[in-house]
Amino acid sequence: MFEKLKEKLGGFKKSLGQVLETKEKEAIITESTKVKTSGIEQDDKTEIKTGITSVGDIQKTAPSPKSPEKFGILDKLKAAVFEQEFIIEDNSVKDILWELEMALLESDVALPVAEKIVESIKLELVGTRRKIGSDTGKIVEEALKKAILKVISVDSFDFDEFIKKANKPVSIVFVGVNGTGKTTTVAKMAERFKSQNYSVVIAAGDTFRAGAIEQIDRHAEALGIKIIKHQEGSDPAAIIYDAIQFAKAKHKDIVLADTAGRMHTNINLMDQLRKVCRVNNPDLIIFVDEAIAGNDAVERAKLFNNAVPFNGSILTKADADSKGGAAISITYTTGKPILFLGVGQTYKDLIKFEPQWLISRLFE
Ligand SMILES: Nc1nc2c(ncn2[C@@H]2O[C@H](COP(=O)(O)OP(=O)(O)OP(=O)(O)O)[C@@H](O)[C@H]2O)c(=O)[nH]1
Ligand SMILES: [Mg+2]
Repeated sequence: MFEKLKEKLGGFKKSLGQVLETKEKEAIITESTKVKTSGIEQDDKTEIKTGITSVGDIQKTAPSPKSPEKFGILDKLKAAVFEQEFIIEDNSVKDILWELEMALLESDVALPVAEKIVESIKLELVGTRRKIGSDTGKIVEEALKKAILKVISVDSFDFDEFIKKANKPVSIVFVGVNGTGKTTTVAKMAERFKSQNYSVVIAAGDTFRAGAIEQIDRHAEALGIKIIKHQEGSDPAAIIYDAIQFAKAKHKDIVLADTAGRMHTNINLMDQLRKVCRVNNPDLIIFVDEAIAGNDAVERAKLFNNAVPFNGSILTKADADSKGGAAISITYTTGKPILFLGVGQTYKDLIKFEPQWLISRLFE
């Protein structure tokens, strides 16, 4: 899972680490040579006129905050010689950050997200002082982890806590484009809820695709779960309504509603989905897409979220996704958390998504 992305981040970590090490060595050599020869460059003459006439004075001068680009030789000299530190400058890391942005885009990370990651790393590193001899690989890894964590985290929403505290029955509608794994995910979620001792009802809300009712019926049977179904072509809003009424009457805890796959661009089908959600006002709407769709999944998520604002997403087929672009981008783009990842075709192949888990996975 996410091997290619992991490889690319590892490559970036190594290259930037090397750049920083080279700059560190240069800092010591260049600046100490300048002390010896007093060869202060033109740009820095103004600083000397302000009263600093000897190396001893440099130590006494209070450092004033400067923008990353404006480090004078005196700053660098002071850092390198007296404090055993070096300053990371914008031009030292520019090329390598550009390469990182390209690598992220190749991994299907959405453009604004790639830009955000690069920007965060730049803010984290450029203009900062680093102790000479410190572990550069670690510095880069920490900056990278922080930047990615920032884009994959959103206001905390604990799915299990929400379910525990919510009034029962809790109704959840699953939406998404064709073939992404909605029906399989409904079955996986049913199995997960069952193992947590919740009573579950499934609503066979895909009345559109031939064979869809039989498909979910088979899952319900295999899992021993009650299913509410009507015939093909009937109104999905009515089926989900019936399932909720049934759950209320029988004191069931959870209603899981499947819906037909639909293209985000199909106005009629998106209107139907709006109706399904308006009529039933579900407690949660979950957008299901496949991780392997990368940027396409992110674009579709935006349009689904506009039509039926959802609470979170589930990315399926993460087991087959080496790029990781959707997993990195979807939260930042929609503002909604990833709740679970589908990682295979059996009922147990569903894992709760935690941003920290992804970070450890990418840097293990
Ligand atoms: N490898 C892998 N395959 C998955 C995963 N989730 C679903 N699938 C497979 O993806 C295919 C489509 O799954 P469905 O659940 O039928 O997808 P759907 O979104 O309900 O499809 P429509 O109802 O036609 O829109 C099936 O062959 C599933 O076994 C997953 O996490 N990993
Ligand atoms: Mg389906």
